[in-house]
Amino acid sequence: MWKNALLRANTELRVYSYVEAHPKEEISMALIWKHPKGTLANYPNLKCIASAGAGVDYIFEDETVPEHIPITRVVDPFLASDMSEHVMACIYAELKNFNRYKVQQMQGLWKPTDYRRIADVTVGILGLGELGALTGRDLVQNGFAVQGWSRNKKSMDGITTFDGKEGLRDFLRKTDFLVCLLPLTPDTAGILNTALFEQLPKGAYVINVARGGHLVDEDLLANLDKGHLSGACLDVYHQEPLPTSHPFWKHPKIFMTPHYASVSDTNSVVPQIIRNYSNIMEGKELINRVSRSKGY
Ligand code: NDP
Ligand code: OXD
Repeated sequence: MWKNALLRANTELRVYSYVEAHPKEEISMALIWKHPKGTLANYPNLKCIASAGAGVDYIFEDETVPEHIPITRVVDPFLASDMSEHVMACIYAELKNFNRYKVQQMQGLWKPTDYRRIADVTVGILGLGELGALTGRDLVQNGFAVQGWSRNKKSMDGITTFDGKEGLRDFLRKTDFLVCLLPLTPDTAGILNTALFEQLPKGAYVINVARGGHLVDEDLLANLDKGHLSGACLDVYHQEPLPTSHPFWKHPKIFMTPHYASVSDTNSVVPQIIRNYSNIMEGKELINRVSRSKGY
């Protein structure tokens, strides 16, 4: 798919799929997604590792990836708007009790339940980067009260912003819908845990569309089962596909999607890959470069 899209955009490129025989010394750029660990180690002329998605945690998890090679990631308007639409769908479904009604439908149960309005809730977004910022703006346009949390201080029209460890407590205090759109790094791993959930108002709803590693699964289950959290919408998991024995599958308060909230659109993304290839060839700065020190 990526190979064809790259060649459609530039017929002069020499592109090899990883599974084809290829001369390793000829490769100057690797476009990857969840590669088997160790496979990037023996390319003597590699000058850029391009993630085919926004996240790069899987690259940092591979200790054999040479440290001197720059890493880039996808920044794309469709990736951001698809995520925003997914998050909004999760919030509307919960406001209108769709998740509860689906369970009741399977039981043949007719049980009208009070719904909430947009004006009744505040959405809090962890991570105000490419995806979190657009999601926040779209929610504001739809009339939601929105708060956002990031590492560095930010000012964004219509969004109440918080930053750093000190800002997190105040951010959580008023968040009824918590959306995780953080990158997975040593600082953010396991952030969705009981200590954090307990700072949310009773009945808060959790949406994790970032990475499974952000969530402590047992803590989510415990807080759903004791009623502190009202439900969760999950797109990402520690292990994907999620093993069928995992308790999330059958939990009535968990709505699952299979890591498909937002997917790189090859035709939209290919131009930035080709631009970076030209940048390498011309010795120019790469676009969408990841900071190795920050891990995102
Ligand atoms: P960005 O790098 O653009 O934004 C990351 C945001 O998180 C920034 O606002 C950053 O703060 C904030 N952040 C990072 N570390 C911390 C921290 N320790 N404390 C507080 N804030 C922090 O990422 P994207 O928006 O492009 O993507 C976010 C993630 O979404 C990806 O890493 C990926 O895991 C996930 N994703 C999931 C998809 C899916 O289908 N489920 C699809 C695409 C992406 P600051 O701005 O101050 O640096
Ligand atoms: C991404 C993803 O990081 O799809 O782009 O998860």
